[in-house]
Amino acid sequence: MSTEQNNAEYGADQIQILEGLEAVRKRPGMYIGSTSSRGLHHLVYEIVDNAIDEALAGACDTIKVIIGKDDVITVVDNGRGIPVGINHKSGLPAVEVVFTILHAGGKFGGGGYKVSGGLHGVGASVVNALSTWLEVTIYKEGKIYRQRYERGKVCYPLKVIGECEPDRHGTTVTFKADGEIFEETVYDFNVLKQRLREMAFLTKNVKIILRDEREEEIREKVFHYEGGIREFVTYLNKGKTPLYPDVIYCEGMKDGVYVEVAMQHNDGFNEGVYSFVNNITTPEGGTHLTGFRNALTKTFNNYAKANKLLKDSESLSGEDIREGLTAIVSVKIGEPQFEGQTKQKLGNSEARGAVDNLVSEQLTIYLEQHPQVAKLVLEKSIMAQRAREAARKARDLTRRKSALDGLALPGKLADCSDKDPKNCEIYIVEGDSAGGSAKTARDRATQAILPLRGKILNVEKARLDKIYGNAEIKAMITAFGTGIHEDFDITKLRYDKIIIMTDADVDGAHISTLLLTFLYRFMPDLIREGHVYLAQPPLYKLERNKKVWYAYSDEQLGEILKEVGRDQNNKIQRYKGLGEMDAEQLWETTMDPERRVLRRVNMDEDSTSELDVTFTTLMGDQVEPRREFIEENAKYVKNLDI
Ligand code: TSJ
Repeated sequence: MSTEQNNAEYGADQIQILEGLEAVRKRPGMYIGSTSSRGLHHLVYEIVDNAIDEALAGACDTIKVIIGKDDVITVVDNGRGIPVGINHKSGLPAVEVVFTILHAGGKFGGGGYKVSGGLHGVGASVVNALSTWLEVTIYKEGKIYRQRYERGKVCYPLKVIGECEPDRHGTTVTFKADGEIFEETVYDFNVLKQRLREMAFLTKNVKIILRDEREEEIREKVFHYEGGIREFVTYLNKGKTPLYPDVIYCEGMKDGVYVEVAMQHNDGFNEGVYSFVNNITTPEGGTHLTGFRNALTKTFNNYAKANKLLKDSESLSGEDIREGLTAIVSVKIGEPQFEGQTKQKLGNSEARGAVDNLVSEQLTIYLEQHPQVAKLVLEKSIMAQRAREAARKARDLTRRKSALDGLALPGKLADCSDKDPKNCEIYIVEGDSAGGSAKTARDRATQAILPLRGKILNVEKARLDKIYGNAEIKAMITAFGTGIHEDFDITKLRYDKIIIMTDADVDGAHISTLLLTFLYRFMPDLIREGHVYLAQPPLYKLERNKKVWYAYSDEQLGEILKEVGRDQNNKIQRYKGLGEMDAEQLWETTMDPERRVLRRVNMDEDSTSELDVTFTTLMGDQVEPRREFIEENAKYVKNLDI
């Protein structure tokens, strides 16, 4: 082949590469899900996933993630270093292929380069395309290699920039997310912390270090779990009371699927089963989760019948057996197929059988050897079954009642007159007196008020029958119109915004958290789809020469004072509760859509397990973890978003 021809081919490849990465920049959402904060954080996970693959290959044990000044991310591993040899097909060094060719996969140079299965299985080239600049440094065989890219384009061919000790090896990637692409380029330490902790649990023996160097005061977290998902379960049950001391563990390989399951019941009522494929969360479950559930239901029922704890004619439902269950189901598959609208559901049918067989086999043996554990779980399940039966009756009753009385809205609800949900909002207000002011203050056409009296039930500590029997909860369910449980239908939601309005003090924060816990556990779609808000009443009122200002934070009060001057003409009032405001003030400061401040509640869907820990820690019965959580987070909590 002549040199000329070679160049011509190289040119054609280059054009293809640029077109590929241009496509990523044109439609970033197709490759990373979104260009919101969530997509931004995905860039980091995507790069870290590659280092995790190296750890899974047994070639790396430490991964460091640094958030640098100006939100530049650096990921360092001590693996073999991305191969630098020329890939025959493209004539480029393998590392350049990794960063510039979309969906790079297959075999390159000496070793194979496997594309890591991020949320959309996209790999490092997508991160490169969406970064203003990215640099990769490879330590390998005594040399240090480097290449730099800007918005995906190669700045210079891979070069040797120096020498290193012959036994040093590893890969370092540094990048700056592109502000032209992302709505937001500031990373949230806590969001990264949670997902990286999860990754460390899922990859035993890898040490992941997260370091934030943006502020004077450097923060660092180290995650290293020798027990892997067993420790994950212990962590999730922290702050709860385990029903038995063991974490039950099943592991093995079947039909090309590597299966790992860890589980332990606690004495609570929530199910916390989290599933993963190749270390990626599958919030919508899929075949692996179905396999696990089948195995669990079947094995416990078989055991119960064989040991005369249930009659042959009786059986326990899966839901009853999973009451209070915390479990991790983790599978590793060569070619995962993701299904569903958000591609978060595992489709591979071999995973169902693999998990089902493996768990059935190993759990059967475990229960035979630990009859005490079996008995405790079965007793709890039978109680759950009774409670569920009672709850169903209560629900059927309300269902029948609402069929008779039309909508049967709660008596305390002051509804709005507009019947188009798009225009409507409902304020959930603590206490009758604040509820009274809110009713006077509101815009009757579009704003409904539901006052709640007394302490809201803590749904973390109650069984279904009690929850459905609770008057305040019943009032919310009927007012929202969506139904609940298997009846839940978000299209029936009667208000576009559900606004929680409580006092700006500790009690108010507690009530907000109780309400959010209820919504998160029973109607998570309302939060997911952005319908839930927290109202923000002002903390201060400043009066000066008949003019009035409101401040929603101490900083804001400072700013106002700076503007108007600090002297004895100022009259400053510190609001302790909504009750101190008259209706007009409440309208002006907290309810008028033109002037109010609302905070939308959102949740980090990339680590839902962590969200459960937060709620348990805040609402569970053990004091010590709660105190730790508050101390650890007090400094950093800017708002109460969950
Ligand atoms: F995604 C990425 F490219 F940006 C990236 C890759 C980022 C980071 C932080 C690390 C890595 C990475 C890749 N670390 N280690 C590796 N290893 C390989 O690519 C590798 C090395 C040697 C061999 C071999 O067969 O000799 C094979 C592979 C896949």
